[in-house]
Amino acid sequence: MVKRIFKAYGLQSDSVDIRPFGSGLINRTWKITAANKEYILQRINQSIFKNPNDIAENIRLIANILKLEYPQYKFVAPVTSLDGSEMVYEEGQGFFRLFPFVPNSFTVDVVETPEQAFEAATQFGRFTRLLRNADINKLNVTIPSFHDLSLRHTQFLTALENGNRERIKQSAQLIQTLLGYNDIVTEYERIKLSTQFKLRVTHHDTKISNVLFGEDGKGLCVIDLDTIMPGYFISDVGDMMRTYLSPVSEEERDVEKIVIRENIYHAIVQGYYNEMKDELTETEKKYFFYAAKFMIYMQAIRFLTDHLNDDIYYGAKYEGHNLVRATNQAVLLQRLVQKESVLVDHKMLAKEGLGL
Ligand code: GN1
Ligand code: MG
Repeated sequence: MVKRIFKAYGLQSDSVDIRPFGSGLINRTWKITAANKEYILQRINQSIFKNPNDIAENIRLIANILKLEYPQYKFVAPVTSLDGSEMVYEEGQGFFRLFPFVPNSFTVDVVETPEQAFEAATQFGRFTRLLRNADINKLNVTIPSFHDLSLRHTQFLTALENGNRERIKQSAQLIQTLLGYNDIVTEYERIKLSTQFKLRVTHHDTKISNVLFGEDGKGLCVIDLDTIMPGYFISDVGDMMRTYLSPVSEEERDVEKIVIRENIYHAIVQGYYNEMKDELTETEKKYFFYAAKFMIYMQAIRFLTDHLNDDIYYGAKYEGHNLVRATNQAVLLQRLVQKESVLVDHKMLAKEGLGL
């Protein structure tokens, strides 16, 4: 299979080394070494990205703007195949894409230092800032309503009606806890109606492994552009908070290990804010903490919804896997909320010009 794909790119494949890469839940990714060159090969999950061509068009649009306006920006464009397309279709397998592996770059799986969080937040903020003049109406929506919390909440309520009865019974306590955070949804509905919140070019998957770092430990650029769509800044800031604040990931079963690292919180705010301060409205500047609640809550109900729907979206490696993930995210949310007064240091924010 790999041989045929490589042929489509005009690459020699006599001695190809191929190994799984990264830990995404949706697309499959491999690192390829062929003829002394390194590549990243990715298969697009078409049950989720219904129209892979939408992604290719978005990447082309963004690449053109960046090349024209910011030629210095390191943009990792996909390798085009011999017939000039960004994707290769393999019967029965779907669409594949090939990226050059940026030499001397590395990715990080778990945020260990505030500097890493700061660098990542800088990169995601910069990406949105550099594309501030892009016409967002020209961007395809690759997953409709992806971060629409109202829809996620409705899907959760529907799962409570129609989902697996046994699982609903067993999860009663977690369901009650999560229903109790309804104000996060209400706030989101206000945001959608507000003229103070802008739709911008948003990454929508800001985990640390989507940032390329250079040898000096500084961020180089962001990668994985499949979910680039018009969105609110709370999506990107919130998913950084969700995935960087705690030293353990959503997979951790021992909830005692879930803690909120204050220095990481401040590093995210500072890195993103430095880049975006002239773009964000005064109202948006007050929503960094809300961003964390918004994304953690959304992920908690998405995992629980999937558990109640017999794991049809995320899949499960063991019985109750999505319940473990949902519980983990609910604990993360609870620990975050407990720390609100420490994290939202009003005096500090006023000094930084964060308008609170
Ligand atoms: C999925 O595949 P991955 O890990 O990049 C999901 C995200 C979730 C994440 C949770 C298209 O992302 O929204 O936050 O899992 N992506 C999609 O681990 O649903
Ligand atoms: Mg992704």
